[in-house]
Amino acid sequence: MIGSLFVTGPAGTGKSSFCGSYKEWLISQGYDSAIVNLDPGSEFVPYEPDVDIRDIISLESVMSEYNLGPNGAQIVASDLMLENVQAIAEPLKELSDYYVIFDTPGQMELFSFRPSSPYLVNSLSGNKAMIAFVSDAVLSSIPSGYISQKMLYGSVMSRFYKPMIFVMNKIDLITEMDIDNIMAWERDWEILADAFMEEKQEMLKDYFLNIIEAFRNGGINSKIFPVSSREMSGFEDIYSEMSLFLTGGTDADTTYKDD
Ligand SMILES: Nc1nc2c(ncn2[C@@H]2O[C@H](COP(=O)(O)OP(=O)(O)OP(=O)(O)O)[C@@H](O)[C@H]2O)c(=O)[nH]1
Ligand SMILES: [Mg+2]
Repeated sequence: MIGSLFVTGPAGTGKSSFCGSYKEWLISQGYDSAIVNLDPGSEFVPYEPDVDIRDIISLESVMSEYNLGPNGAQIVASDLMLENVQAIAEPLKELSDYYVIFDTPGQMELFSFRPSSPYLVNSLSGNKAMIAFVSDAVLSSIPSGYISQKMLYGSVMSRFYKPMIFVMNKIDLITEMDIDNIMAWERDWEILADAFMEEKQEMLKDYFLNIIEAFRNGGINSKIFPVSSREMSGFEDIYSEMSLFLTGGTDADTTYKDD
């Protein structure tokens, strides 16, 4: 593969839709692209997977073999992915000129917080892997929602040590002004702190202001990529970021950029 993008984020933010639309966009631009579905629990995915973990690990079999309910089985299935890494990797050997997009489980903790996942990412893609954290634009359009997404982003960052991008999906559901506000919050922590004060979260004010300060001191900046998977917009910038990273540019490692 040329490079890969592992797509994670909270439930329902549009990870699978993003995977499907980004693949479609890449192909429309003349780039070969494939999707690997790494969500053994998905009943439906809005794309045709090129490699599907459901063909390798069956949640029903895990439930009966280990005598588990659906949640316990999802955890075991996530860890079993590492044991089955050869079966996932084998068909990818054919795809040397492809961009490979990995869709991950709906409940992000099954991928982002399992100890096996960083090994899985390294085994499948090594130093060609980037992580996309997909957030919901509607949630991110109020300061406290935005900060909570950033905290999750920071948690994922601390698990993988890979270049990461913050994808703000579903921008078709918010206004241009909302998008401008979010970009301003990311650019300037003072604006975010002011916006947060206006949100009248009096009880949590000190808590959030300290978090903002911690982000600033820790240099946890994230380049935001506003997209609409529904309207297929915003993908050029993601592709540019991937290219920059894969060709040795430093800007892809936006996570650790200073102010
Ligand atoms: N308006 C709008 N809706 C979207 C967009 N992307 C996804 N959706 C909708 O959001 C819902 C969830 O989409 P999925 O792609 O299944 O999200 P997911 O994060 O993969 O969900 P889980 O894997 O179940 O956590 C669906 O109803 C999608 O149609 C978008 O860009 N705009
Ligand atoms: Mg999904």
